[in-house]
Amino acid sequence: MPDESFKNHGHGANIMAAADGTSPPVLFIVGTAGAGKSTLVTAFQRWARFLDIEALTINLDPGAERVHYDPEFDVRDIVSLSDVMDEYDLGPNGAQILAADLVAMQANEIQAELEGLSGDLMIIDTPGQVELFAFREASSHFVEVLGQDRAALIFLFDPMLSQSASGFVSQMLLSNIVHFRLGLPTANFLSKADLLEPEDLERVLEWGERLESLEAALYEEAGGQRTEFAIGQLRMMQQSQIQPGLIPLSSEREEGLADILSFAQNLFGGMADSKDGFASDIGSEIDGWND
Ligand SMILES: Nc1nc2c(ncn2[C@@H]2O[C@H](COP(=O)(O)OP(=O)(O)O)[C@@H](O)[C@H]2O)c(=O)[nH]1
Ligand SMILES: [Mg+2]
Repeated sequence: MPDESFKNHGHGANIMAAADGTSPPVLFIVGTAGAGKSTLVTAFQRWARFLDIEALTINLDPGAERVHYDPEFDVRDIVSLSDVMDEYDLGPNGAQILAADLVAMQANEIQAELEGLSGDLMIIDTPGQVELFAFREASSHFVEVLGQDRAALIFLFDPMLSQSASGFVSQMLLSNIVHFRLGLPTANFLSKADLLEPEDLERVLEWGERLESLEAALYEEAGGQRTEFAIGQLRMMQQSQIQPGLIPLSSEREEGLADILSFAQNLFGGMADSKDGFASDIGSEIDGWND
């Protein structure tokens, strides 16, 4: 359950609603297959409802089997993976790729359908595999049309992959590639943090904060040329300040959801509410992480 102190402030609904009536800011949830994207969308929408914040959701994954949130738009209504397989005589992988393109080609129609929806924030679930979203030619157009200059990325790190230094660095690089490719502000979250033992969680978070500790772990694990390469890349990221650290998240325990909200508020406004205590509530939830 969400922290009781979040409830009943009565001003939640106005947090990010644009004064000029434009559509709400958009967060695209991205990450490798199984990273927890769809579960996060479900958890965020449910959590936001308790706070009186209206989080609109969209499913862009034509291959989703089930959707547990309540989407304003579901791409499966316009593109069905099994129809694409039949019609174009494709296997599941080819069909996923074609379906992603077919969806992106309809970006303008989708945007027209969403026009006029009011809400505080729009959360977009993306296809299982990150490359289907980030690396198809049509996707930049898609992001432009749906995001309309008020969009950001939430990149989910897989907790199991993050346990090794090389797996961690690989995801850091992937996050930066997606950030570079789509050109949107990006926040990195460590998904399913509840699955990690406290000491493992602490170690992974430390890697996100202190490059030196990650370097040491990398040398220990891989050594040699591979490590030199990775460290070169990481230093470069640090210099250009694209490595924003890693925030723990658990959809299961509803932890870290407030950090997603404050990331959006910092980018798109709404922090004016802090004077009446909303932001300090969020702060206390963040502080409470290590309890
Ligand atoms: N323990 C735990 N499991 C989670 C969490 N989030 C997602 N999962 C599980 O991870 C699996 C993949 O999640 P899903 O949301 O479908 O991943 P997606 O492919 O990125 O959309 C599912 O079995 C989820 O139940 C979490 O916060 N904690
Ligand atoms: Mg999914």
